[in-house]
Amino acid sequence: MAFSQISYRDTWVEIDLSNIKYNIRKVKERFKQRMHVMAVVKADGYGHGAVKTAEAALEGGAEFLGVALLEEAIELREAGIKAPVLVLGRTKPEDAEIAVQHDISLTVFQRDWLIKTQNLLPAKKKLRIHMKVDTGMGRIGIHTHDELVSFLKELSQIESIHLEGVFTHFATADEKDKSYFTKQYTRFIDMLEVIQSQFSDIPYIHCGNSATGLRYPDQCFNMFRFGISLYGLTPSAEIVDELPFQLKEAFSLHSRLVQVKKLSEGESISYGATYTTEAEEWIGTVPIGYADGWYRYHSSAGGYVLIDGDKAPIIGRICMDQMMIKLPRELPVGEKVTMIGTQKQSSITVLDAAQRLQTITYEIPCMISKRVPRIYKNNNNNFPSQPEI
Ligand code: PMH
Repeated sequence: MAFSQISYRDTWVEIDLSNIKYNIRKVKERFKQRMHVMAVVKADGYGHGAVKTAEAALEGGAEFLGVALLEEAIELREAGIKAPVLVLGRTKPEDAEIAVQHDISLTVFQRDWLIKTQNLLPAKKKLRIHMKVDTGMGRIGIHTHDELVSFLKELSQIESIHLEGVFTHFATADEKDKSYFTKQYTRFIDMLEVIQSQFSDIPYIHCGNSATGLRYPDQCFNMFRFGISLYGLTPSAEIVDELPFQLKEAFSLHSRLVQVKKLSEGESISYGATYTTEAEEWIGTVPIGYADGWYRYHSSAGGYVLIDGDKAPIIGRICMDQMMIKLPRELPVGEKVTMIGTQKQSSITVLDAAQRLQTITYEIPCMISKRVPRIYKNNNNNFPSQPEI
């Protein structure tokens, strides 16, 4: 699952781990209460690389890690990470034993699951679970009062399962309008009351994602799940003006020119010959394409890149492995091209790229494929064996 360290190509993602640590430290300052931060590093750390991100997050003050799948949790363990890990999705009863072996906590919300799993667990060691309640996301979780009561009754009779946490997930914490959030929050409080009447000392109660932690720190109980903004990205465009501090983006995407040529007026570029020069133009070829997750729509949506601090439009159709840009002037082969990131005074943010594709920040780093190596920086010191940037 990890990104390959060996790369012969001139296209790379740069991850600034010191920004990840900064975002965690800053968000922790928001809470008056004792707050445990769960760094959400599922989907390979939202495309940033799960292990490196997790290590940075733990250094920055996170205490828990959240992933979607059991295999993602095992990857962290195999990398030597000892911190508590919660699998946020459903794990099959027959795989619960593997979770116990690796000391991984599981999300549980079905009474039948408890019944099946209790017979499959190894003797002596307990399985730690977080109960998930569905307060309005409509995805996974205990939904009705009756389900809740029967789940709790079953759970109270099982010795080998320890209730480590209770949680829910908000559907609209990143929207200006707080009404649906409040509805979910109130429902969570009601369900918690029932749960805590039977289990009085549950170590972790959590409901907040990044948007909740940033906007409503008093509504996060004693743990919150920090995902998108751990990476310095806004949960949505509409709350950018409400963020309590300037997040620092960890992700940037770069390449280098592999060919530079002067075309005369009336010459065309790329598949479909959709772009034709209107005068003499300097054209550069950049080795990134849609197989890297750099989608064709970046071109049709009027996308541009940065080169030598200037904007350069993407012209013609983006190919599988390459694309062409219109250069502001003659520039040398090897010149750095920035698709996402900063050059001199100019920046293209992940949010800019997301809005160009009419999507959310979350999708952008996730969609840049494994073919693009991730290069890690920490306080501007590169780790060994990395190309010069
Ligand atoms: N907790 C759960 C259960 C999640 O699914 C997510 C994100 C987070 C916490 C972190 O949220 P944040 O990144 O907004 O901070 N899950 C997803 C998802 O399923 N699709 O997009 C984000």
